Amino acid sequence: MPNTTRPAVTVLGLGAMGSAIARTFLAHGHPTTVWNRTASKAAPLAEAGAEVAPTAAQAVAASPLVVVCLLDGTAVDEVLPAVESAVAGKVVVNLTSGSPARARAVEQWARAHGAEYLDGKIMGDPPYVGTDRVLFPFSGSRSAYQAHEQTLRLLGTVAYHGEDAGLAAVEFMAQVAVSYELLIGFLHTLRLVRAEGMDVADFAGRVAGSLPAYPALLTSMGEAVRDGAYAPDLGPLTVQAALMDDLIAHRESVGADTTRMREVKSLMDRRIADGFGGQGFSALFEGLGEGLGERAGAGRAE
Ligand code: FVH
Repeated sequence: MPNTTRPAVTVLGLGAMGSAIARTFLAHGHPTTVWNRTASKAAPLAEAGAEVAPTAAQAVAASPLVVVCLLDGTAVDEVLPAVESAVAGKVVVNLTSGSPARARAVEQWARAHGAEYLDGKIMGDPPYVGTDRVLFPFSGSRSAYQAHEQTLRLLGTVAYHGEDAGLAAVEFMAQVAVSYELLIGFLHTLRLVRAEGMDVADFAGRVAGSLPAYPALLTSMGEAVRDGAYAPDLGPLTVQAALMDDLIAHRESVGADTTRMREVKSLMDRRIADGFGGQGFSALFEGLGEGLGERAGAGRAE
């Protein structure tokens, strides 16, 4: 039975993720209206107590908070024109995956039609929606976030990244990129370990055991980059650089990839040549992406 003291919510899109989201709102007593392009997918939600709207525009009209969770930006572009007449005065929360540029474009669309906009990204799997195992970065209208934070918290662990609607997508893409960059390096290293006849699973276990050192290191590296003040983390570059030729030669001797190690060596050599050999690993940031544009306020805490 919906609890009428809780704000009504509409969910557009009942794929695996949209359905999990709608179920979570229902489970917490929010009157929930749903719409899906393929109407049959709404039947289980109707059984769980949702109102099923025959059109997307009618679904939007039913609630002050409208959550959009479709396959991709193309699907969003197809659905939004159909709800233009109904969105004025609503808060649209778009959880569909996509780029920062797309998020900013949808925000423009929402503003142009009198709605407030929050962009959100989903980091986790549908079965865990409603638990703290799913992370939801949000960005866009601060007042909309504050007004609906309590409802959005029901979905998982939430974080607000600022008024620029693109920042949730930036957070999502950067988090995914960190994983891929770390893990491909890890896999290359497993090649080396196996080539030397060591048990890769045992080695992986020992690496996992060293992870508790990383939170403090990553946090201090972020601060060093933000402040441009590079203490000798991992030791002075002059000392670290002395190891690089051996690391590269060892990799070459077993046929393991040396691309990233050569990049590290070249960055260290340049930084030392520029007179900063006493700084630490974080200082290599200064040699990366020279000429990259930066958005206003980049690097500063929200
Ligand atoms: N599922 C997951 O594990 C990941 C976790 C991380 C975040 N993603 C993103 O969440 C968005 C939705 O993903 P999903 O898992 O719900 O995806 P599907 O189950 O494939 O459902 C897709 C829904 O989108 C509707 N749809 C597709 N194209 C259109 C269109 N042109 N017009 C209207 N609706 C459209 C589709 O409708 P139908 O095919 O049932 O008619 C589904 O409702 C996504 O951005 C993930 O990257 C999930």
